[in-house]
Amino acid sequence: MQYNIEKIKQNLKRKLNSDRYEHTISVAYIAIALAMRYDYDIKKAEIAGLLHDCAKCIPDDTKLSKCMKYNISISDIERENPYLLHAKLGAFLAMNKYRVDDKDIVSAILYHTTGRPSMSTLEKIIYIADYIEPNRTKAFNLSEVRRIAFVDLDLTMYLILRDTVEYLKKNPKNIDVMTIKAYEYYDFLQKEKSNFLKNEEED
Ligand code: DGI
Ligand code: FE
Ligand code: FE
Repeated sequence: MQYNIEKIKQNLKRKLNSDRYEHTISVAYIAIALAMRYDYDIKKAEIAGLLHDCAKCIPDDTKLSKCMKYNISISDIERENPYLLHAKLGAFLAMNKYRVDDKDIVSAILYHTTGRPSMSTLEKIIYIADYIEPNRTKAFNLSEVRRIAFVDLDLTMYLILRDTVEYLKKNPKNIDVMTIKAYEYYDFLQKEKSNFLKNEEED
């Protein structure tokens, strides 16, 4: 599919506040850089990066009403924390408003906030680009995560999910089950890898 990048950017500029627009452009560029590193389609990475937060600046009550209107399911945690819905609503808008018919791009938008077990390459690229883009300053271990992002995607997922779950534990009832499942999956994967390496050494 051919995408009109300039038109998408113009639309996002109207729909997002200026900080969110800057963040969006940065995520798209970091996603392109990661796609280059991991031999992934750079156009798909760019489109997913541009659209990942397309629903972010919709007011929370409108997010809830739009989800109801479009039959998008709302969990109890999403009802309590409606900002989480920008991922589901963003994936819906990518398909129906921006006419993205590529399932990889849509699911990268859908899972960009919580992650999920066994993520695709594009899902990991967008999740990671969102966390490490240069305007981000608040997360712990950012310089380490930024370096590892260009070394090992699965290890980076583990590091980000570990720190995110740690941060969210301040308010455990607001943690989405998908975030926990994603963390448990990447934690397990890291342990499997280190056990494998240990056994190799002993052989
Ligand atoms: O939209 P962005 O700010 O660019 O980034 P994002 O969509 O990854 O959202 C980041 C925020 O989402 C961050 O503060 C952590 C939070 N988050 C991630 N998983 C969960 C979560 N918040 C809640 N309440 N529950 C989760 O499971
Ligand atoms: Fe987001
Ligand atoms: Fe974002």
